[in-house]
Amino acid sequence: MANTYFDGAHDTHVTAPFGIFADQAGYIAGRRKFAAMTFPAEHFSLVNRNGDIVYEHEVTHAGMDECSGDDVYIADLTAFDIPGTYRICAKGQSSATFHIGSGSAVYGKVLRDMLKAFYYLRCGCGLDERYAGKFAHPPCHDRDALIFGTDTRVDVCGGWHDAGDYGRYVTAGASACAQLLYAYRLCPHIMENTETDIPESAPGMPDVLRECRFELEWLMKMQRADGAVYHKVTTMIHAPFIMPEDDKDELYLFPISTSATADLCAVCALAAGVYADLDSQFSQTLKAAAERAYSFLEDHPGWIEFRNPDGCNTGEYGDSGDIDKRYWAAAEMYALTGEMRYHTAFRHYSGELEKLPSFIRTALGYWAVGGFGTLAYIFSEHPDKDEKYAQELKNAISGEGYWLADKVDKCGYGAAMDTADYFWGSNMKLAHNGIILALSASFTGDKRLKRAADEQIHVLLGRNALGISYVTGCGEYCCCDLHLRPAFADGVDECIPGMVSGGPNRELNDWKARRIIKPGTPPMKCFVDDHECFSLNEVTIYWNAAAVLLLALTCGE
Ligand code: 9MR
Ligand code: ZN
Repeated sequence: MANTYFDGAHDTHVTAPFGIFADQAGYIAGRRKFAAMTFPAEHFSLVNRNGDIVYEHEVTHAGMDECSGDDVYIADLTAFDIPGTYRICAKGQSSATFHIGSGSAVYGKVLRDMLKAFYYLRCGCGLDERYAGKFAHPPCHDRDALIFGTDTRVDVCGGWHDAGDYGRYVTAGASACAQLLYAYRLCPHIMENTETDIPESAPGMPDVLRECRFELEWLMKMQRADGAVYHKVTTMIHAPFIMPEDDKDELYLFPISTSATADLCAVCALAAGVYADLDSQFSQTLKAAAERAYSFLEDHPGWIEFRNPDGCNTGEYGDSGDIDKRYWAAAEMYALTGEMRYHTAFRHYSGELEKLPSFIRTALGYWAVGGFGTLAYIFSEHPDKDEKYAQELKNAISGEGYWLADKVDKCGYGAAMDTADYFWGSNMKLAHNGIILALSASFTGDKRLKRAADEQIHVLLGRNALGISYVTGCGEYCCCDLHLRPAFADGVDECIPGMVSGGPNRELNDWKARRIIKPGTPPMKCFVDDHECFSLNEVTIYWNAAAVLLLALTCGE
Protein backbone atom coordinates (compact mmCIF):
# COMPACT_ATOMS: atom_id res chain seq x y z
CA MET A 1 0.00 0.00 0.00
CA ALA A 2 2.13 2.88 -1.25
CA ASN A 3 1.68 6.32 0.24
CA THR A 4 -0.76 7.91 -2.15
CA TYR A 5 0.02 11.36 -0.83
CA PHE A 6 3.40 11.45 -2.56
CA ASP A 7 4.02 12.69 -6.03
CA GLY A 8 4.05 9.40 -7.98
CA ALA A 9 7.28 10.30 -9.74
CA HIS A 10 9.22 10.45 -6.52
CA ASP A 11 11.15 7.41 -5.47
CA THR A 12 10.98 7.43 -1.67
CA HIS A 13 13.66 5.50 0.14
CA VAL A 14 11.47 3.88 2.68
CA THR A 15 7.81 3.16 2.22
CA ALA A 16 6.18 0.38 4.14
CA PRO A 17 4.28 -1.58 1.47
CA PHE A 18 1.48 -2.81 3.69
CA GLY A 19 -1.26 -1.62 5.97
CA ILE A 20 -0.33 -3.32 9.23
CA PHE A 21 1.93 -1.12 11.28
CA ALA A 22 3.76 -2.38 14.35
CA ASP A 23 6.61 -1.11 16.49
CA GLN A 24 9.51 -2.56 14.53
CA ALA A 25 11.68 -3.05 17.61
CA GLY A 26 8.74 -4.68 19.34
CA TYR A 27 6.88 -4.93 22.60
CA ILE A 28 7.78 -5.78 26.16
CA ALA A 29 6.18 -9.00 27.40
CA GLY A 30 3.52 -8.38 30.01
CA ARG A 31 2.61 -4.94 28.67
CA ARG A 32 -0.06 -3.69 26.33
CA LYS A 33 0.79 -4.51 22.72
CA PHE A 34 -1.08 -3.54 19.62
CA ALA A 35 -0.46 -2.87 15.96
CA ALA A 36 -2.54 -0.48 13.85
CA MET A 37 -4.19 -1.56 10.58
CA THR A 38 -5.62 0.58 7.83
CA PHE A 39 -8.09 -1.99 6.52
CA PRO A 40 -10.84 -4.04 8.14
CA ALA A 41 -10.45 -7.73 8.87
CA GLU A 42 -12.19 -10.14 11.20
CA HIS A 43 -9.04 -11.70 12.58
CA PHE A 44 -5.32 -11.27 12.57
CA SER A 45 -2.69 -13.89 13.18
CA LEU A 46 0.70 -13.72 14.79
CA VAL A 47 3.26 -15.68 12.81
CA ASN A 48 6.66 -16.79 14.11
CA ARG A 49 9.94 -17.08 12.23
CA ASN A 50 9.08 -20.54 10.90
CA GLY A 51 5.86 -19.24 9.47
CA ASP A 52 3.71 -20.98 12.11
CA ILE A 53 0.63 -19.22 13.39
CA VAL A 54 1.12 -18.89 17.15
CA TYR A 55 -1.85 -16.72 18.07
CA GLU A 56 -5.06 -15.45 16.52
CA HIS A 57 -7.39 -12.76 17.71
CA GLU A 58 -10.16 -10.55 16.43
CA VAL A 59 -9.50 -7.15 14.92
CA THR A 60 -11.33 -4.20 16.47
CA HIS A 61 -12.23 -0.86 14.97
CA ALA A 62 -10.68 2.30 16.44
CA GLY A 63 -12.22 4.70 13.93
CA MET A 64 -11.19 7.76 11.99
CA ASP A 65 -8.06 9.40 13.11
CA GLU A 66 -7.68 13.11 12.52
CA CYS A 67 -3.90 13.31 12.42
CA SER A 68 -3.52 10.55 9.85
CA GLY A 69 -6.81 10.74 7.99
CA ASP A 70 -6.97 6.94 8.40
CA ASP A 71 -9.82 4.73 9.48
CA VAL A 72 -7.79 2.67 11.92
CA TYR A 73 -8.26 -0.95 13.05
CA ILE A 74 -6.46 -2.55 15.94
CA ALA A 75 -4.65 -5.88 16.19
CA ASP A 76 -4.28 -6.32 19.94
CA LEU A 77 -1.81 -9.00 21.02
CA THR A 78 -1.58 -8.01 24.68
CA ALA A 79 -2.59 -11.52 25.74
CA PHE A 80 0.36 -13.09 23.93
CA ASP A 81 3.61 -12.94 25.91
CA ILE A 82 5.94 -15.62 24.62
CA PRO A 83 9.33 -14.08 23.77
CA GLY A 84 10.30 -14.33 20.11
CA THR A 85 10.30 -12.71 16.70
CA TYR A 86 6.98 -12.34 14.90
CA ARG A 87 4.94 -10.73 12.17
CA ILE A 88 1.24 -9.88 12.19
CA CYS A 89 -0.73 -11.10 9.20
CA ALA A 90 -4.26 -10.37 8.04
CA LYS A 91 -5.96 -10.77 4.68
CA GLY A 92 -2.72 -11.65 2.93
CA GLN A 93 -0.87 -8.60 4.24
CA SER A 94 1.96 -8.64 6.73
CA SER A 95 3.59 -6.27 9.17
CA ALA A 96 7.35 -5.90 9.52
CA THR A 97 8.97 -8.32 11.94
CA PHE A 98 9.29 -7.34 15.59
CA HIS A 99 10.22 -8.89 18.90
CA ILE A 100 8.41 -9.68 22.10
CA GLY A 101 10.62 -10.02 25.17
CA SER A 102 12.22 -8.18 28.07
CA GLY A 103 12.91 -4.44 27.93
CA SER A 104 16.58 -5.00 27.19
CA ALA A 105 15.92 -7.74 24.62
CA VAL A 106 13.50 -5.55 22.69
CA TYR A 107 14.97 -2.07 23.14
CA GLY A 108 18.56 -2.58 24.34
CA LYS A 109 20.03 -2.24 20.85
CA VAL A 110 18.09 0.82 19.78
CA LEU A 111 18.84 2.55 23.08
CA ARG A 112 22.54 1.81 22.65
CA ASP A 113 22.47 3.01 19.05
CA MET A 114 20.67 6.23 19.95
CA LEU A 115 23.30 6.97 22.61
CA LYS A 116 26.18 6.00 20.32
CA ALA A 117 24.83 8.49 17.77
CA PHE A 118 26.35 11.25 19.91
CA TYR A 119 29.78 9.72 19.47
CA TYR A 120 29.33 9.79 15.68
CA LEU A 121 28.47 13.48 15.95
CA ARG A 122 31.64 14.36 17.88
CA CYS A 123 33.57 17.30 16.48
CA GLY A 124 37.26 18.08 16.62
CA CYS A 125 38.58 14.72 17.73
CA GLY A 126 38.20 12.54 14.64
CA LEU A 127 36.44 9.20 14.79
CA ASP A 128 38.73 6.22 15.18
CA GLU A 129 38.03 3.13 13.10
CA ARG A 130 38.18 0.99 16.21
CA TYR A 131 35.07 2.68 17.57
CA ALA A 132 33.45 4.12 14.45
CA GLY A 133 34.14 1.31 11.97
CA LYS A 134 33.26 2.36 8.45
CA PHE A 135 32.05 5.74 9.72
CA ALA A 136 35.56 6.77 10.88
CA HIS A 137 36.90 10.12 9.75
CA PRO A 138 39.85 12.41 10.54
CA PRO A 139 39.56 15.36 12.96
CA CYS A 140 37.33 18.21 11.84
CA HIS A 141 36.81 21.86 12.83
CA ASP A 142 39.94 21.78 14.97
CA ARG A 143 41.17 25.29 14.21
CA ASP A 144 40.59 28.26 16.51
CA ALA A 145 37.43 30.28 15.93
CA LEU A 146 37.38 34.00 15.25
CA ILE A 147 35.32 36.08 17.67
CA PHE A 148 32.81 37.66 15.31
CA GLY A 149 33.68 41.25 14.48
CA THR A 150 37.22 41.04 15.95
CA ASP A 151 40.54 39.51 14.98
CA THR A 152 40.84 37.47 18.17
CA ARG A 153 40.91 33.70 17.91
CA VAL A 154 39.79 31.28 20.60
CA ASP A 155 40.03 27.51 20.97
CA VAL A 156 36.48 26.15 21.13
CA CYS A 157 37.29 22.77 19.66
CA GLY A 158 35.08 19.84 20.65
CA GLY A 159 31.43 19.12 21.39
CA TRP A 160 28.89 17.41 19.17
CA HIS A 161 27.86 18.64 15.73
CA ASP A 162 24.34 19.87 16.27
CA ALA A 163 22.59 18.05 13.53
CA GLY A 164 22.74 17.43 9.80
CA ASP A 165 24.82 20.61 9.72
CA TYR A 166 28.18 21.15 11.40
CA GLY A 167 27.22 24.03 13.69
CA ARG A 168 27.66 23.83 17.45
CA TYR A 169 25.07 25.78 19.40
CA VAL A 170 25.08 26.23 23.18
CA THR A 171 21.35 26.23 23.90
CA ALA A 172 20.83 23.12 21.77
CA GLY A 173 23.82 21.38 23.36
CA ALA A 174 22.74 22.23 26.90
CA SER A 175 19.27 20.87 26.28
CA ALA A 176 20.54 17.62 24.74
CA CYS A 177 23.07 17.12 27.50
CA ALA A 178 20.42 17.76 30.15
CA GLN A 179 18.14 15.11 28.62
CA LEU A 180 20.96 12.56 28.80
CA LEU A 181 21.96 13.57 32.33
CA TYR A 182 18.34 13.21 33.47
CA ALA A 183 18.18 9.82 31.74
CA TYR A 184 21.10 8.78 33.93
CA ARG A 185 19.68 10.38 37.08
CA LEU A 186 16.20 8.95 36.70
CA CYS A 187 17.15 5.56 35.23
CA PRO A 188 20.69 4.88 36.47
CA HIS A 189 20.58 1.11 36.02
CA ILE A 190 19.34 1.24 32.47
CA MET A 191 21.87 3.86 31.47
CA GLU A 192 24.74 2.11 33.27
CA ASN A 193 23.97 -0.99 31.22
CA THR A 194 23.87 0.93 27.97
CA GLU A 195 27.41 0.47 26.70
CA THR A 196 28.45 2.26 23.55
CA ASP A 197 32.10 1.30 23.12
CA ILE A 198 33.62 4.76 23.04
CA PRO A 199 37.30 5.72 23.46
CA GLU A 200 37.71 7.33 26.91
CA SER A 201 38.99 5.12 29.64
CA ALA A 202 37.54 6.23 32.92
CA PRO A 203 36.97 3.20 35.09
CA GLY A 204 33.58 3.16 36.73
CA MET A 205 32.20 5.96 34.57
CA PRO A 206 29.09 4.92 32.62
CA ASP A 207 29.31 5.61 28.88
CA VAL A 208 26.46 8.10 28.98
CA LEU A 209 28.47 10.26 31.37
CA ARG A 210 31.64 9.90 29.32
CA GLU A 211 29.70 11.05 26.27
CA CYS A 212 28.14 13.99 28.13
CA ARG A 213 31.55 15.01 29.40
CA PHE A 214 32.67 15.44 25.80
CA GLU A 215 29.94 18.03 25.30
CA LEU A 216 30.34 19.64 28.72
CA GLU A 217 34.07 20.27 28.15
CA TRP A 218 33.14 22.08 24.95
CA LEU A 219 30.30 24.02 26.58
CA MET A 220 32.74 25.34 29.17
CA LYS A 221 35.10 26.46 26.37
CA MET A 222 32.24 28.59 25.06
CA GLN A 223 32.29 30.61 28.28
CA ARG A 224 34.06 33.97 28.42
CA ALA A 225 36.21 34.97 31.40
CA ASP A 226 33.40 37.18 32.72
CA GLY A 227 31.03 34.19 32.82
CA ALA A 228 28.98 35.07 29.72
CA VAL A 229 28.59 32.37 27.07
CA TYR A 230 28.87 32.65 23.30
CA HIS A 231 25.66 31.58 21.59
CA LYS A 232 27.22 29.41 18.88
CA VAL A 233 30.26 28.54 16.82
CA THR A 234 29.64 27.93 13.12
CA THR A 235 30.81 28.91 9.69
CA MET A 236 29.05 31.91 8.17
CA ILE A 237 26.92 29.72 5.94
CA HIS A 238 26.17 26.01 6.06
CA ALA A 239 28.73 23.78 4.36
CA PRO A 240 27.67 21.82 1.29
CA PHE A 241 27.21 18.05 1.65
CA ILE A 242 30.86 17.31 2.39
CA MET A 243 32.63 15.40 5.16
CA PRO A 244 33.27 17.48 8.31
CA GLU A 245 37.05 17.37 7.86
CA ASP A 246 36.60 18.98 4.43
CA ASP A 247 34.60 21.90 5.85
CA LYS A 248 37.46 24.40 6.06
CA ASP A 249 35.62 27.72 6.11
CA GLU A 250 36.36 30.25 8.84
CA LEU A 251 34.70 29.38 12.15
CA TYR A 252 33.03 32.28 13.94
CA LEU A 253 32.26 32.60 17.59
CA PHE A 254 29.01 34.54 17.57
CA PRO A 255 27.94 36.97 20.33
CA ILE A 256 26.95 35.98 23.81
CA SER A 257 23.33 35.69 24.93
CA THR A 258 21.74 35.37 28.36
CA SER A 259 19.90 32.26 27.13
CA ALA A 260 23.19 30.52 26.36
CA THR A 261 24.65 31.77 29.64
CA ALA A 262 21.71 30.58 31.74
CA ASP A 263 21.54 27.23 29.93
CA LEU A 264 25.24 26.65 30.49
CA CYS A 265 24.85 27.57 34.15
CA ALA A 266 21.96 25.13 34.51
CA VAL A 267 23.51 22.18 32.71
CA CYS A 268 26.87 22.60 34.45
CA ALA A 269 25.17 22.77 37.85
CA LEU A 270 23.14 19.66 37.00
CA ALA A 271 26.27 17.87 35.82
CA ALA A 272 28.26 18.98 38.87
CA GLY A 273 25.77 17.07 41.00
CA VAL A 274 25.71 14.03 38.72
CA TYR A 275 29.52 13.69 38.55
CA ALA A 276 30.15 14.60 42.22
CA ASP A 277 30.70 11.03 43.43
CA LEU A 278 32.37 9.78 40.27
CA ASP A 279 34.88 12.54 39.52
CA SER A 280 34.98 15.25 42.16
CA GLN A 281 37.56 17.34 40.33
CA PHE A 282 35.43 17.54 37.18
CA SER A 283 32.42 18.28 39.36
CA GLN A 284 34.24 21.23 40.95
CA THR A 285 35.19 22.58 37.51
CA LEU A 286 31.57 22.37 36.41
CA LYS A 287 30.37 24.07 39.57
CA ALA A 288 32.84 26.93 39.12
CA ALA A 289 31.66 27.46 35.51
CA ALA A 290 28.05 27.46 36.66
CA GLU A 291 28.82 30.01 39.37
CA ARG A 292 30.61 32.32 36.93
CA ALA A 293 27.66 32.14 34.55
CA TYR A 294 25.25 32.77 37.39
CA SER A 295 27.04 35.90 38.54
CA PHE A 296 27.04 37.24 34.99
CA LEU A 297 23.27 36.73 34.94
CA GLU A 298 22.91 38.51 38.27
CA ASP A 299 24.91 41.46 36.94
CA HIS A 300 22.84 41.49 33.73
CA PRO A 301 19.20 41.04 34.72
CA GLY A 302 17.90 42.03 31.26
CA TRP A 303 17.54 39.62 28.35
CA ILE A 304 20.53 39.77 25.99
CA GLU A 305 19.09 38.33 22.83
CA PHE A 306 20.94 36.59 20.02
CA ARG A 307 20.03 37.19 16.40
CA ASN A 308 21.93 35.99 13.37
CA PRO A 309 24.00 38.80 11.86
CA ASP A 310 23.38 39.62 8.21
CA GLY A 311 24.84 37.06 5.88
CA CYS A 312 24.82 34.22 8.40
CA ASN A 313 22.44 31.35 7.55
CA THR A 314 23.39 28.79 10.19
CA GLY A 315 20.91 27.96 12.97
CA GLU A 316 19.78 30.93 15.00
CA TYR A 317 18.22 29.16 17.95
CA GLY A 318 16.50 32.37 18.86
CA ASP A 319 13.84 32.66 21.52
CA SER A 320 11.41 35.15 22.90
CA GLY A 321 12.85 35.68 26.36
CA ASP A 322 15.15 34.16 28.96
CA ILE A 323 12.88 33.85 32.03
CA ASP A 324 12.57 30.08 31.65
CA LYS A 325 16.35 29.74 31.26
CA ARG A 326 16.96 31.79 34.40
CA TYR A 327 14.32 29.68 36.18
CA TRP A 328 16.17 26.52 35.14
CA ALA A 329 19.56 27.97 36.18
CA ALA A 330 18.30 29.03 39.62
CA ALA A 331 16.63 25.63 40.15
CA GLU A 332 19.77 23.67 39.30
CA MET A 333 21.95 25.96 41.43
CA TYR A 334 19.59 25.41 44.33
CA ALA A 335 19.50 21.66 43.72
CA LEU A 336 23.30 21.58 43.67
CA THR A 337 24.07 23.81 46.63
CA GLY A 338 20.93 24.11 48.75
CA GLU A 339 21.67 27.84 49.15
CA MET A 340 18.63 29.96 49.92
CA ARG A 341 19.61 32.78 47.58
CA TYR A 342 19.10 30.41 44.67
CA HIS A 343 15.81 29.28 46.15
CA THR A 344 14.65 32.88 46.38
CA ALA A 345 15.65 33.48 42.76
CA PHE A 346 13.90 30.29 41.68
CA ARG A 347 10.67 31.35 43.34
CA HIS A 348 10.99 34.80 41.78
CA TYR A 349 11.34 33.31 38.29
CA SER A 350 8.60 30.78 38.92
CA GLY A 351 6.33 33.76 39.64
CA GLU A 352 7.44 35.37 36.39
CA LEU A 353 6.83 32.10 34.51
CA GLU A 354 3.28 31.99 35.74
CA LYS A 355 2.61 35.09 33.63
CA LEU A 356 3.72 33.21 30.51
CA PRO A 357 1.92 30.37 28.67
CA SER A 358 1.72 27.37 30.99
CA PHE A 359 3.45 24.92 28.63
CA ILE A 360 6.78 26.68 29.27
CA ARG A 361 6.89 25.35 32.84
CA THR A 362 7.01 21.76 31.60
CA ALA A 363 8.84 22.27 28.29
CA LEU A 364 11.98 20.22 27.70
CA GLY A 365 13.27 21.68 24.46
CA TYR A 366 15.82 24.30 23.49
CA TRP A 367 13.39 27.15 22.79
CA ALA A 368 11.62 26.64 26.11
CA VAL A 369 13.38 24.84 28.95
CA GLY A 370 11.15 25.41 31.98
CA GLY A 371 10.54 21.67 32.36
CA PHE A 372 14.19 21.09 33.26
CA GLY A 373 13.93 23.68 36.04
CA THR A 374 10.73 22.04 37.22
CA LEU A 375 12.44 18.64 37.36
CA ALA A 376 15.48 20.11 39.12
CA TYR A 377 13.28 21.47 41.88
CA ILE A 378 11.11 18.36 42.17
CA PHE A 379 14.15 16.10 42.53
CA SER A 380 16.16 18.45 44.77
CA GLU A 381 16.73 17.27 48.31
CA HIS A 382 17.34 20.00 50.86
CA PRO A 383 15.77 20.52 54.26
CA ASP A 384 14.22 23.90 53.46
CA LYS A 385 12.75 22.87 50.10
CA ASP A 386 9.13 23.95 49.81
CA GLU A 387 7.51 20.52 49.51
CA LYS A 388 4.13 22.05 48.88
CA TYR A 389 5.45 23.92 45.88
CA ALA A 390 7.27 20.81 44.64
CA GLN A 391 3.92 18.98 44.79
CA GLU A 392 2.32 21.79 42.80
CA LEU A 393 4.95 21.30 40.13
CA LYS A 394 4.35 17.55 40.11
CA ASN A 395 0.66 18.28 39.69
CA ALA A 396 1.42 20.55 36.76
CA ILE A 397 3.26 17.68 35.07
CA SER A 398 0.65 15.05 35.84
CA GLY A 399 -2.16 17.41 34.83
CA GLU A 400 -0.50 17.63 31.46
CA GLY A 401 -0.01 13.86 31.53
CA TYR A 402 -3.76 13.23 31.86
CA TRP A 403 -4.48 15.70 29.09
CA LEU A 404 -2.01 13.83 26.86
CA ALA A 405 -3.40 10.41 27.85
CA ASP A 406 -6.81 11.52 26.54
CA LYS A 407 -5.20 12.23 23.18
CA VAL A 408 -3.58 8.81 23.16
CA ASP A 409 -6.99 7.21 23.68
CA LYS A 410 -8.42 9.15 20.75
CA CYS A 411 -5.67 8.28 18.28
CA GLY A 412 -5.78 4.90 16.55
CA TYR A 413 -1.99 4.86 16.45
CA GLY A 414 -1.75 5.84 20.12
CA ALA A 415 0.13 9.11 19.54
CA ALA A 416 -0.25 11.86 22.16
CA MET A 417 -0.33 14.39 19.37
CA ASP A 418 -2.68 17.00 17.97
CA THR A 419 -2.63 17.98 14.32
CA ALA A 420 -0.83 21.20 15.35
CA ASP A 421 1.99 19.21 16.95
CA TYR A 422 3.27 18.04 13.58
CA PHE A 423 5.78 20.82 13.06
CA TRP A 424 9.53 20.77 12.31
CA GLY A 425 10.97 18.08 14.55
CA SER A 426 7.62 16.56 15.54
CA ASN A 427 9.40 13.46 16.80
CA MET A 428 10.85 15.66 19.53
CA LYS A 429 7.33 16.70 20.50
CA LEU A 430 6.29 13.04 20.49
CA ALA A 431 9.23 12.18 22.76
CA HIS A 432 8.56 15.11 25.09
CA ASN A 433 4.94 14.10 25.42
CA GLY A 434 6.04 10.56 26.19
CA ILE A 435 8.47 11.86 28.83
CA ILE A 436 5.71 13.92 30.48
CA LEU A 437 3.48 10.84 30.48
CA ALA A 438 6.21 8.66 32.00
CA LEU A 439 6.99 11.24 34.70
CA SER A 440 3.28 11.63 35.44
CA ALA A 441 3.01 7.87 35.81
CA SER A 442 5.83 7.85 38.33
CA PHE A 443 4.33 10.77 40.29
CA THR A 444 0.83 9.30 40.43
CA GLY A 445 1.39 5.56 40.12
CA ASP A 446 -1.35 5.51 37.50
CA LYS A 447 -0.84 2.62 35.05
CA ARG A 448 -2.91 4.32 32.39
CA LEU A 449 -0.27 7.04 32.15
CA LYS A 450 2.52 4.48 31.98
CA ARG A 451 0.79 2.68 29.12
CA ALA A 452 0.25 5.95 27.31
CA ALA A 453 3.98 6.73 27.65
CA ASP A 454 4.89 3.35 26.13
CA GLU A 455 2.67 4.06 23.14
CA GLN A 456 4.90 7.00 22.14
CA ILE A 457 7.89 4.72 21.64
CA HIS A 458 5.74 2.42 19.50
CA VAL A 459 4.69 5.38 17.34
CA LEU A 460 8.30 6.49 16.90
CA LEU A 461 9.46 3.00 15.94
CA GLY A 462 6.89 2.21 13.28
CA ARG A 463 3.32 2.11 14.53
CA ASN A 464 2.37 5.24 12.66
CA ALA A 465 0.48 6.20 9.55
CA LEU A 466 3.45 5.57 7.24
CA GLY A 467 4.69 2.42 8.95
CA ILE A 468 8.17 3.94 9.15
CA SER A 469 10.58 3.50 12.01
CA TYR A 470 12.05 6.97 12.51
CA VAL A 471 15.30 5.63 13.98
CA THR A 472 17.99 4.54 11.54
CA GLY A 473 19.01 0.90 11.78
CA CYS A 474 15.93 -0.05 13.79
CA GLY A 475 13.51 -2.24 11.90
CA GLU A 476 12.97 -3.40 8.33
CA TYR A 477 11.39 -0.12 7.25
CA CYS A 478 13.42 2.58 8.89
CA CYS A 479 14.66 5.95 7.68
CA CYS A 480 17.91 5.69 5.81
CA ASP A 481 18.31 8.80 3.66
CA LEU A 482 18.80 11.40 6.37
CA HIS A 483 19.65 15.05 6.01
CA LEU A 484 23.00 14.42 7.69
CA ARG A 485 26.10 15.62 5.87
CA PRO A 486 28.50 12.77 6.73
CA ALA A 487 25.84 10.14 6.05
CA PHE A 488 25.60 11.50 2.52
CA ALA A 489 29.29 12.25 1.92
CA ASP A 490 30.96 9.20 3.49
CA GLY A 491 30.42 6.90 0.52
CA VAL A 492 29.00 4.22 2.83
CA ASP A 493 25.66 2.84 1.68
CA GLU A 494 24.44 2.03 5.12
CA CYS A 495 23.30 4.88 7.35
CA ILE A 496 24.87 5.58 10.75
CA PRO A 497 22.51 3.76 13.16
CA GLY A 498 20.58 5.26 16.05
CA MET A 499 19.76 8.59 14.45
CA VAL A 500 16.27 9.94 15.15
CA SER A 501 14.69 11.67 12.16
CA GLY A 502 12.80 14.93 12.74
CA GLY A 503 9.63 13.29 11.45
CA PRO A 504 6.37 14.45 9.85
CA ASN A 505 6.00 18.20 9.49
CA ARG A 506 2.73 19.61 8.16
CA GLU A 507 4.37 23.00 7.63
CA LEU A 508 6.64 21.59 4.89
CA ASN A 509 9.42 24.12 5.51
CA ASP A 510 11.67 23.11 2.63
CA TRP A 511 11.24 23.33 -1.13
CA LYS A 512 11.50 19.63 -1.80
CA ALA A 513 8.95 18.67 0.84
CA ARG A 514 6.58 21.17 -0.75
CA ARG A 515 7.25 19.68 -4.17
CA ILE A 516 6.77 16.07 -3.14
CA ILE A 517 3.99 16.16 -0.58
CA LYS A 518 0.60 17.08 -1.94
CA PRO A 519 -1.47 19.86 -0.35
CA GLY A 520 -4.02 18.50 2.07
CA THR A 521 -1.87 15.55 3.16
CA PRO A 522 -2.78 14.66 6.78
CA PRO A 523 -0.11 15.85 9.25
CA MET A 524 1.09 12.38 10.27
CA LYS A 525 1.81 11.61 6.62
CA CYS A 526 3.75 14.78 5.84
CA PHE A 527 7.04 12.96 5.68
CA VAL A 528 9.42 11.52 3.13
CA ASP A 529 12.75 9.78 3.69
CA ASP A 530 14.84 12.09 1.53
CA HIS A 531 18.05 13.85 2.57
CA GLU A 532 17.09 17.00 0.70
CA CYS A 533 13.99 17.43 2.85
CA PHE A 534 15.76 19.06 5.75
CA SER A 535 12.54 20.08 7.47
CA LEU A 536 11.42 16.43 7.58
CA ASN A 537 14.41 14.16 7.72
CA GLU A 538 17.21 15.93 9.55
CA VAL A 539 18.61 14.78 12.88
CA THR A 540 19.62 16.83 15.92
CA ILE A 541 21.20 16.08 19.26
CA TYR A 542 18.12 17.27 21.20
CA TRP A 543 15.77 15.01 19.23
CA ASN A 544 18.05 12.02 19.82
CA ALA A 545 18.52 12.90 23.47
CA ALA A 546 14.77 13.24 24.06
CA ALA A 547 14.24 9.80 22.51
CA VAL A 548 16.96 8.35 24.78
CA LEU A 549 15.29 9.81 27.86
CA LEU A 550 11.87 8.55 26.81
CA LEU A 551 13.13 5.06 26.04
CA ALA A 552 15.10 4.90 29.31
CA LEU A 553 11.96 5.92 31.23
CA THR A 554 9.73 3.41 29.50
CA CYS A 555 11.86 0.31 28.93
CA GLY A 556 12.64 -0.52 32.55
CA GLU A 557 11.16 -3.73 33.85
O1 9MR B 1 14.98 22.28 15.45
C1 9MR B 1 14.78 23.56 14.92
C2 9MR B 1 13.34 23.74 14.56
O2 9MR B 1 12.55 23.69 15.72
C3 9MR B 1 13.15 25.06 13.85
O3 9MR B 1 11.82 25.16 13.40
C4 9MR B 1 14.11 25.15 12.67
C5 9MR B 1 14.03 26.46 11.92
O4 9MR B 1 14.45 27.50 12.70
O5 9MR B 1 15.45 24.99 13.12
C6 9MR B 1 15.67 23.75 13.72
O6 9MR B 1 16.97 23.70 14.14
C7 9MR B 1 17.97 23.51 13.17
C8 9MR B 1 19.07 24.49 13.52
O7 9MR B 1 18.60 25.79 13.27
C9 9MR B 1 20.35 24.22 12.77
N1 9MR B 1 20.75 22.86 12.92
C10 9MR B 1 19.76 21.93 12.49
C11 9MR B 1 18.50 22.09 13.29
C12 9MR B 1 17.46 21.03 12.93
O8 9MR B 1 16.85 21.25 11.73
ZN1 ZN C 1 33.48 19.07 13.32
